Amino acid sequence: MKLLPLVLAAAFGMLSAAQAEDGYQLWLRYQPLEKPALAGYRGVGTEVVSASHSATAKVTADELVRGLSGLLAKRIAAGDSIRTGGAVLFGTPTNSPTIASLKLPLENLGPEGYVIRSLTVKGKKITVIAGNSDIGALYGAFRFLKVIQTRAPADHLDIVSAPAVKLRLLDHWDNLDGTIERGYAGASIFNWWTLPEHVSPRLVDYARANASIGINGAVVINVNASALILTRDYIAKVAAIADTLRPYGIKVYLSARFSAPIEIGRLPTADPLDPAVRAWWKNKADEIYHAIPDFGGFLVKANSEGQPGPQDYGRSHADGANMLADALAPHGGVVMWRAFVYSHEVPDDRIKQAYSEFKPFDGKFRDNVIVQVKNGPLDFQPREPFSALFGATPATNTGLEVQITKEYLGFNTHLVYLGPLWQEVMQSDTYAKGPSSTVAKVIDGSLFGSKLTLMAGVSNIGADRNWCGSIFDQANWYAFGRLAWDPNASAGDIANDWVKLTFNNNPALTKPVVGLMMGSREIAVDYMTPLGLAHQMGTSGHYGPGPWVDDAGRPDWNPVYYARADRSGIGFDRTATGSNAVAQYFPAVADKFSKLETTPENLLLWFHHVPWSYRVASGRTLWDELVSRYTDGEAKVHAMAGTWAKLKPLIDAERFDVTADDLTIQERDAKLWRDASIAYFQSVSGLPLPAGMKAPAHSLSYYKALSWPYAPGQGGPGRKILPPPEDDTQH
Ligand code: BDP
Repeated sequence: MKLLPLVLAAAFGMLSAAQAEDGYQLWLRYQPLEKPALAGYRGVGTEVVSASHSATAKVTADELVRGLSGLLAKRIAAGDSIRTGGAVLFGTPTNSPTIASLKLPLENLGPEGYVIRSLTVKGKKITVIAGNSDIGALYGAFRFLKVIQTRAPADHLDIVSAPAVKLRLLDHWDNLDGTIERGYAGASIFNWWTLPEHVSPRLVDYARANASIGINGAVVINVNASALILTRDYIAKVAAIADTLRPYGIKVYLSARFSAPIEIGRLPTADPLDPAVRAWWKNKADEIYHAIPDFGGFLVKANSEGQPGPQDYGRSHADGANMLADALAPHGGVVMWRAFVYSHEVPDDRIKQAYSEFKPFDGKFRDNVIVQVKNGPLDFQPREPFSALFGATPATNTGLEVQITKEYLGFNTHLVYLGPLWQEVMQSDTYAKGPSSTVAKVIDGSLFGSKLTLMAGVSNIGADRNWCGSIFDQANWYAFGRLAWDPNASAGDIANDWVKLTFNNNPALTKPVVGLMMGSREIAVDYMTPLGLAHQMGTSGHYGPGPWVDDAGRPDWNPVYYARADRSGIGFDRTATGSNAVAQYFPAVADKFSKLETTPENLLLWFHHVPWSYRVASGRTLWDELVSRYTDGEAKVHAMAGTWAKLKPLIDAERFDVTADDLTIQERDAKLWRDASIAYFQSVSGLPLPAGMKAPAHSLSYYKALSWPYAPGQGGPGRKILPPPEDDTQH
């Protein structure tokens, strides 16, 4: 990242016109501190010292020099011994005798943890950043910079931190042609065409950003994978990426197409029990490790949505995963086998499938296999209950997959901070071993003692200048890393840090912006899918409303399948009288979700088919409540835009304006969601709108005729294009 001119801001947040704020720098802006704050950091000194000469130590020194010279607006020198009073010393007990002599509490921190201490050594004031490896020290360096970026005191530091989850990965759904499935921030940052000769310098900034939040791996291609990535030429390209990311502690992983032995290996089968197939994968793994000695492993989407898999040969998920695991094991690689499966035979309830297919295989997977489970049983909806697989497979490494890119949450133009969604999942109690068996404890391995733990996030990164398609979507990348490091972290604290790092430290700004962020997810739920509704988006693109859609390729792709609205009521009966999906949860949870009265209102229609006349907590009928939720959602987006407008004097023009425009789009869409949903559900319920509620602006047929054929992220052309609807504005 290029250093910006060191111009001191005259006041909080007042940036000089010379400082372009296009979002490229993310949360690593290192703007000079305000004069009064500077005084607090005199003790930090002017030297960055390390005795290590590894590539990681070099980038750590570079980052500290870049960060400190930016923040403190003075010259910072890098060297290998402490010359003056006031230095930042980083390293490990192995490469630094000074650090070894300090006997810091590093024993239980593993290879990636760190200690930061303010100390006086031989009369000199130093800040020590120590890890058991250079990577630990790199993480500590970013944390130390954050202390200053957020204006926290730095004189008496005593910070100890280590990640709770071992693999903290971004899953890129990037295709070899440069498009990104469900990507809303432009083309892929991986330019396969010019690799390996040219590696975009942007990948260094990508690595810095990831390392700053503890992300330690990247799956660089889509789960709907092309087998080509496993050919010699592409492996060389992947190796060039791996070389670039390595100093930052980031390993590269690949999605592996199960039928690759047929497609590129010219074998007649991909049967996982066939010796030739097994040998092919073993050789392939050897070839990859030859080029990339620290290759992470494979991510696999098998027998799901038309992808090939072991079931094509009458074999099980365990047979498939274990074959790949055996090929990778000699090199220390892992297999992340996705539980997002649903077969061609449409079952009675699609959300039951992952559990039904994986629970029977508990204990049958190799030690280097992790079953990667989406947070909810359906598909990254604005709200779902946690997946019943969490806690159900104590003898299987179970990882969590969340979606950072907002496929079902308004893409990059709706301001929706996902921290609260993920925190809600993490803090959900599975009751697997009695109360307090949270999903977080499954993910960090503490509940069942699993050693191999994983949190993966489907990336929202693209080649847009601001990386994520909007400034606020950067917060979701940031929050993902922070929660993967500490699944019990608070979404509010993370938002607060992000706002300070991204904008500035002025409480007149941070408070309202954090407020906006923290409320935003619930607001999106209200205007899209309130009260436990799910999958009401138009087919394919998943952008606008489509609650009426009933003609998609298979029943369980249709919104009507999920809402089950009729004259008598709405919602999916998943109790014993319906699909009985509740039975997949542990009894305490199943009991709660089985009864209307104990089901949390925000999941009501997920679990129950409820009469329109049912009285909810507010005292309203369900119908009136549904209409008010949609209406509230729309009104609150309007209020968000109002809050943002008032912040104009506190934010640079560039980032203020683009966000204001996005909020205008979100207001338009929230109105559309509200009106279209009410128009449709009213046509089903036949009930009048509650007193005082505005009627939808258009007729139902108008909304039904809307389509978004060119909505981004659909990976390729060929969508059905409908003519635009006639304008039939009713008021
Ligand atoms: C769905 C997406 C689809 C993905 C699939 C998956 O619509 O593009 O391929 O998930 O996770 O959410 O495999």
